[in-house]
Amino acid sequence: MTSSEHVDLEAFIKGVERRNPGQPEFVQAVHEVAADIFEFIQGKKAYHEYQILRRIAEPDRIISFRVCWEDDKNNIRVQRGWRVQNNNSIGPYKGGIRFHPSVTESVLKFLAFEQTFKNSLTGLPMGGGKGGANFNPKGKSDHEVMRFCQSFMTELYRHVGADIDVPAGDIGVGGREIGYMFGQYKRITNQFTGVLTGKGLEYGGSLIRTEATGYGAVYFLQNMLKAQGNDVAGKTAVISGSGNVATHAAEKIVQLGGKVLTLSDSEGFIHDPDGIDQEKIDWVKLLKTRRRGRMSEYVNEFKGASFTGGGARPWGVKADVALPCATQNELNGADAETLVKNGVIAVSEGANMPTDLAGVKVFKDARILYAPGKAANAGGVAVSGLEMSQNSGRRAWKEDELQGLLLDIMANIHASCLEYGKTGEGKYVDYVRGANIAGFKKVADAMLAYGVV
Ligand code: NDP
Ligand code: 2IT
Repeated sequence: MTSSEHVDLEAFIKGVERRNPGQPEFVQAVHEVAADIFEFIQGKKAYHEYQILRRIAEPDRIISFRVCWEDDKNNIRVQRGWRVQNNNSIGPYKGGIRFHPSVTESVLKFLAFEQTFKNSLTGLPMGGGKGGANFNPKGKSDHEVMRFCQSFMTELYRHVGADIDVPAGDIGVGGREIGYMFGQYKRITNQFTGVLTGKGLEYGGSLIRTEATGYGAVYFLQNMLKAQGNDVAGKTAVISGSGNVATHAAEKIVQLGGKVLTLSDSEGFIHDPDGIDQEKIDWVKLLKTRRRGRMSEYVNEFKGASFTGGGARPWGVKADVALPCATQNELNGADAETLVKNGVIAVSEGANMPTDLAGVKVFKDARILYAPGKAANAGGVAVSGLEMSQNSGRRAWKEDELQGLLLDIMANIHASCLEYGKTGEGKYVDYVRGANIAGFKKVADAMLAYGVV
């Protein structure tokens, strides 16, 4: 990069910081993308003149609203809900809903920004959005969760629609919550449409949507390893999280002949040197979805495993590959150094922005295979896109068709990353750059076609 490009980039980031005070996650996400895009658009005058990146980094709109609900003890509770509609240049806004006490406007803006690039990478016609609330589903009864979801949708319904904005699940939002929200949407509007994805199979959901994010992250890992003549079979894996993405990533690693050593939750991680096999994964799935339990309970059930508490993360456990599948900034520069020192050869991000900027630099400098979330975890939203197609066509595709499409989509995203991420340094591919540029280009070209709108 020349010094004048450097000045432009710095001025751009400073402007993003100035316009978005107190929003560190959003600034971080834009920062991570901007360096690659600035390099790519050098000499491409239209992208500058039409201020494309500046416009993608300014959401189309942000809707913020009050969500009141009544708990089981008849207390009136008040939460804040949002929907960030970032960009609909290539399709209706699309992206998950997160219920977690850590949700802020900054978090949802970063997620909606990332989603815009991710959805573009899938090759399907979907724009970028994200929503959520600072609601903590932990410890709430089913009826409390139901009342919250109904209240949330009572406001959200006027802003979404099958051709407008199609939410789905994310942290704290799974099949149960989607069911309650879809039921309320249908009740208010009297319409049965594909307004949400991740629905139950009985009412318009798609096969393999539940598995798609975790499976897709492992398919992406497999593509990276195969490009170097390597394979998942025989590899040890450290995985963080124990929710939808983590348990399905673990399942696919096991199916492909790898050995999973760790899983975690917000209280700490378990290390099982014997390997977390399918039976143990099934137990964790039930623990987290039905019993709403904690990972610390694992060691009472499976001897030989240990639990490390205090919110510890699993990155100190030596393994060949790592899959961060819990949340943003769960893997910092020091963690990345530990993984590299312990010989990790590949990292595939199931979560969104799990590695902080210092960690990304460590992985890039070490020249390991490093797939950012916007590429590696795109399988989930891709199958959401396929759910939208099935809903529009009023039909349900077979499991093997959907499995084939997911495999193809992940292979195509990998190929796009190779196309734009080649570095001229032997075999080294900068997957971050590849994903950023490939995701940007399609959205940018659509925006150019529309003029200044
Ligand atoms: P779940 O709610 O099913 O599981 C989340 C897991 O992460 C839980 O184990 C949870 O632990 C842990 N976790 C959440 N917040 C924190 C935190 N602040 N610190 C430590 N651990 C935490 O969510 P998903 O599996 O669906 O989502 C995981 C990640 O994957 C998120 O980054 C999400 O954005 C991303 N993602 C999800 C997709 C999907 O289809 N669901 C698609 C693409 C990306 P605990 O139980 O203690 O809260
Ligand atoms: O981050 C994500 O891609 C998701 N939470 C899934 C979004 C979706 O619309 O399926």
